[in-house]
Amino acid sequence: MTPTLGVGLIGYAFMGAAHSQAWRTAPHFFDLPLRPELTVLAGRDAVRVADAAGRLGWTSTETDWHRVLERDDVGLVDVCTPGDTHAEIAIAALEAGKHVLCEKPLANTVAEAEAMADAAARAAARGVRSMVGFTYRRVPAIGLARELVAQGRLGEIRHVRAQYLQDWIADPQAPMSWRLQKERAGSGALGDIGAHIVDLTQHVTGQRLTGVSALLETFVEERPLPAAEGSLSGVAGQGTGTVTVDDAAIFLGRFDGGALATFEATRFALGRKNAIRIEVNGSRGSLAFDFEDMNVLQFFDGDEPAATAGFRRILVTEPEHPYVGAWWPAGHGLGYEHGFTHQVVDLVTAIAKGEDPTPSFADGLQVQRVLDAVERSAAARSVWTEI
Ligand code: SOE
Repeated sequence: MTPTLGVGLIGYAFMGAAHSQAWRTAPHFFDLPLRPELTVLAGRDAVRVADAAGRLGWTSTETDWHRVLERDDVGLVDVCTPGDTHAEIAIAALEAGKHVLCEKPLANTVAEAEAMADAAARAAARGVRSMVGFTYRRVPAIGLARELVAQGRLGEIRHVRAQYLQDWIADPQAPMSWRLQKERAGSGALGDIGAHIVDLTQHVTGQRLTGVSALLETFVEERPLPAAEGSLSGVAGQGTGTVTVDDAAIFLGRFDGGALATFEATRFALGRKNAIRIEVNGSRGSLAFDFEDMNVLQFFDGDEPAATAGFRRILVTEPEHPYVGAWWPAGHGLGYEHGFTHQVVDLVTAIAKGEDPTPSFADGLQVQRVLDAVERSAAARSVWTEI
């Protein structure tokens, strides 16, 4: 009999739903050493949390997250709440001896992220594990990109070009939501989606950013208050609220291996829905990825004869590619939700092996320091800012 791992999920909006499907699906496709159980879903509104639990497959509900931490049938707490609650819930869960998966960005400030990384280190000494949800690391094409860099197929990395482009608030009538409030989200496009490309570029290159020079902009400062919540922003209602975060972030960066980098994170790129675009140029080759074509990795091998060299469009849908063998026959492709499932697989496997999973809270703290440097640089009007 495979031992079980009771999961308590806090939050049931967009990310809560994505994590729910991952906890449900992972044991059906992967041979896991621990079988996750969807034990309890927590949210403040009793009626809505009960409705969500029914839809998403959770066995019971709580309206106070503290209760989840007290339950003996919960071994892992999954934090899918807005950023202002991450530190309090995650630290309390680790202290209660529960493994923790926490959505990104790890926290709203460096101080909170430091406290979380400290709590994670103390917990790890007691065998309690933690992971931050930079889910896109688990897209097979990103896994292949990292392997190619690690194998030296790109040589020395010279350039990293990264964009995360969305358009869900390009319309000035798109209503307010917690993602547009600094006290709840920490920052705007920068932390919500810029954090992903900071993590991804560091993950793919195996290098770390050492400094940045940045611009932040808020294009629409007043928005309608929401009449009803939607999966991202909701439906406009009466009255207005003030946007207190950036709408877009652009920054230059330098990696510790010498590469120069540019980053752009915006939710105002009309027509771009979830375009995570990463291009890396090295001394021996280049690669390019776009999440809007997420089963593809473009690879240019500079060792090939010039007459026939060119970007190759690799369909990352073969059993040889990371995670793919557990799914459909070769060539059939994966989607957004599979990254969350792979995240569960890696987390549960690390817990069963008694190892610390990655990305760790320490990795989340390092990304938080990059975000903080971007904000300091932008405030100082693009002065080079050390991380
Ligand atoms: C909204 O911009 C968002 O839901 C992010 O918060 C997620 O991290 C990303 O995966 C999709 O877009």
